[in-house]
This record gives sequence, C-alpha cells and structure tokens, in this order.
Amino acid sequence: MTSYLKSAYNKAFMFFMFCFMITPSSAKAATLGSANLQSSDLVGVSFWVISMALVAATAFFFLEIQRVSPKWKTSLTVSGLVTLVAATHYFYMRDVWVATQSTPTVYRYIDWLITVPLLMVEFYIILSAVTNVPGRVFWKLIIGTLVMLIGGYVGEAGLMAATPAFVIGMVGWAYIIFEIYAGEAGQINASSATPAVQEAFKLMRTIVVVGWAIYPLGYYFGYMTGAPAADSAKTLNVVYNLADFVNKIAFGVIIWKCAVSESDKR
Ligand SMILES: *C/C=C(C)/C=C/C=C(C)/C=C/C1=C(C)CCCC1(C)C
Repeated sequence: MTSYLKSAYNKAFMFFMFCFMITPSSAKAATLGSANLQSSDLVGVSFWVISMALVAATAFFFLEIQRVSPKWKTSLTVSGLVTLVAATHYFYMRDVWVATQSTPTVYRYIDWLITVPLLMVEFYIILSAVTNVPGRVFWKLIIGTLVMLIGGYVGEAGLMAATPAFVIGMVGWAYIIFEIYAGEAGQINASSATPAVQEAFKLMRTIVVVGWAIYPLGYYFGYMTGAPAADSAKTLNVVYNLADFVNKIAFGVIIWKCAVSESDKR
C-alpha cells in the first residue's frame, strides 16, 4: 500500500472505531433506563474491563493487518472480527448486568454462534496459509462447533431436558478436539505446517481443551446440580468474562505472533 492509502485507511478506521464505541451506549439508554455502574459491583466492573480489552484488541488486530504479508491478512481479519462481535455483545451484556444483576444468557449464545465458528475456522486458515488443506476440514470444524452450540442452546432455552442436551453439546466438543489432535487437521499440522504454524496450532488447541472447558462447567453448575441458578450468577459471570479474555483475545494474539513471524521470514 502507498503511504497515502495507509493514512486514509487509518483515518477511516479510527472513525469507524469511534462510531462503534458510542452507538451501543445510546441504544441502551432507551431500553434499560440509566442504571450506573457501582464501584462495589465487581461483576459489572469485570464486564466493563473485558469490553474495553476487546475494543483494544479489535483495533490492534485490524491495524496490524497492514504489517503482515498478504496470505496472513485473512487470519488477522478474522481475529479482529471475533473481538469486534464480542465487544458489541459485551456492551449490551454489561448494561443488562448493571441494570438487572442477572445473567445475559441470550446475548452470550448469540455471541457464541458467531464467534466460536470463526475461532474454529482459524485452524483451517492458518494451515491454508502454509499448505494445501482440503475443504472438508473446514466443514468438519464448523459442523462439530454447531452441534456443540445448538446442543447447549436447546438445553439452556428449555427446548430439551438439560442433561441430554448437554450430552449432544459434549459430543460436538469431543469431535472438534479429536479433529485438531488426531483427525485430519491435526495430521496436516504435524506433517506439513511450518514450525511457527505448528507452534500456534498447538497452543490454540490447548485453549480449545482447557480454556473452553469453563463453559460446559458453567452449564453443569448452572443447570444440572439442582442448585438455584441465581446463587451462582456472580461467580459464573466473572468466570465466563475471564474465560472470554483468554479464549478470544489471547487466541488472537497467538495467531498474530505466528502471522508476524511468518511474514518477517523473508
Ligand atoms: C468466545 C466464546 C467461546 C470460545 C465459547 C465457547 C463455548 C463452549 C466451548 C461451549 C461448550 C458447551 C459444551 C461443550 C456442552 C454443552 C454446553 C456448552 C454449549 C456450554
């Protein structure tokens, strides 16, 4: 890009980020009234901190697109989209929490339905930047993810009993884990990826096992122990918020590091 285009890109981008940050707060005033965050509301504070971290991460990933070589731009775009979509949901979730002190489950699921498939597709995108990957790998990752999320959703929405819905969701999750460790995606990584991609791929799949385990645990304690859900709402939301920090921002940073080291090679 010429330097003129680059500075036009930066200005357009800053304007976009500004509009993006002021819109949800005016939308909320109309729907929820004007409850203010109290300094004693630690859960509300955690919603606020993660919102801002997601905004900062979005700006970072989008601006860094200019720095990496063309075939790595897609992976940074997708990382930025994940944090952008999540930031927008966090604005609303934060407002719901501050006004009602209750768990904004429906926003979390809408967020997951968009961001989790995008995160899984990153495995396919980073492999595709360095080697040939058949299209079916993409579909396997997407389908496993959808089975996991739809199972969870029908359980939480009461469309199906909590336990069988949980089992369906766990099957989807187990399938994705299989695919990135022992299945085709895992094999392609081990046999044909560059060292930097292999390292990123391994860290990312550890996140899918360890970081992602927090969500089914939350579901289990929320719906399957018989305890009243309201008791655990505070803990649950703080834990989910911290989990999203690792699973969306740190995940993106791992990809960014890989994209930069692959781009700087020559
Ligand atoms: C950014 C948001 C992320 C990474 C959300 C991930 C969500 C999950 C891994 C949810 C998993 C679930 C199961 C494995 C079983 C059924 C219940 C779910 C949907 C909570």
